[in-house]
Amino acid sequence: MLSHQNPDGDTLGSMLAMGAILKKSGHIVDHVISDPVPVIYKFLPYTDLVKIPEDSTLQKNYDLAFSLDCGSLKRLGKAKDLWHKANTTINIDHHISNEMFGKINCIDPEAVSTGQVVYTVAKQLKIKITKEVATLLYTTLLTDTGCFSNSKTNETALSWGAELIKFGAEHESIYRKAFLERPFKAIKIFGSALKDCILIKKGQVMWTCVNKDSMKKLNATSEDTEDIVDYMARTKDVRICVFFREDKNGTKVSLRANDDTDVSKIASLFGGGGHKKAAGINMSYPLEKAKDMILKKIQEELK
Ligand SMILES: [Mn+2]
Repeated sequence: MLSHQNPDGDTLGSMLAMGAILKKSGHIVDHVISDPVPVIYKFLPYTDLVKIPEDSTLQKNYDLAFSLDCGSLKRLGKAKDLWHKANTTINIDHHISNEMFGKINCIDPEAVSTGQVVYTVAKQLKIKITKEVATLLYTTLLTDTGCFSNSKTNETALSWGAELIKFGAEHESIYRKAFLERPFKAIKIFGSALKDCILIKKGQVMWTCVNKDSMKKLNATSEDTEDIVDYMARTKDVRICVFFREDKNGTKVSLRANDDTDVSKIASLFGGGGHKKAAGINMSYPLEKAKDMILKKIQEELK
């Protein structure tokens, strides 16, 4: 079972659920991700089974490799080798842009999350949904609907959620653990970033940054700064939000659009990528230089 790099709740929940389902039908399963499981998801069942591609207990090659929630093979990161060495490959996803890189491709762009595709497979195999699997799949649903807030929150999403609750998923505790609870240092770094927010371009663009020193002082990691830009995007009348984080290789830039501006286009000009409303760039420039380049480009785009 393979997830994408920098795993989110959908890739993680769907791969662990698929693994549990296959184990129920007697298969031997390994789970591999090229990055560690984020701390906020450690409460999920079976995360202790996740291995890194370098793990010495992995087999040389497998009969089957599953890719969950990856639009392209590149997204598997270092786990790609295991994919190439498998006898058969199965690509399970819901991204409309999926590159169909599996021998078997099970892609449903209508599905709320990749977890919902896994749920359909489980139903077809007549496998009982345990409380653990319901918890994993409910996490995929919350992740991809932005906790029932984005445009994917439709009748299908809500009635599937109701079914998962019937199978034992606990909304309050999953929501709190994965989406609300943060370590103290994350709350502090959040505060420092928000207090420094600046509006430019007549209030249409908002930006802020966090430098290496303040990260170090709080002992904060990249994971602790992940949702700062989404919080910034709550600001009324702001069109684009930019968050800069200084790191050891340069500057990490996160972009969000509240209107029809395609921030993935801006990101791609600097070697980054993402979606229309949410994109990111890893720049090799120092913080000040990266800030100048990106903010200048955005202001040109809004002319
Ligand atoms: Mn997804």
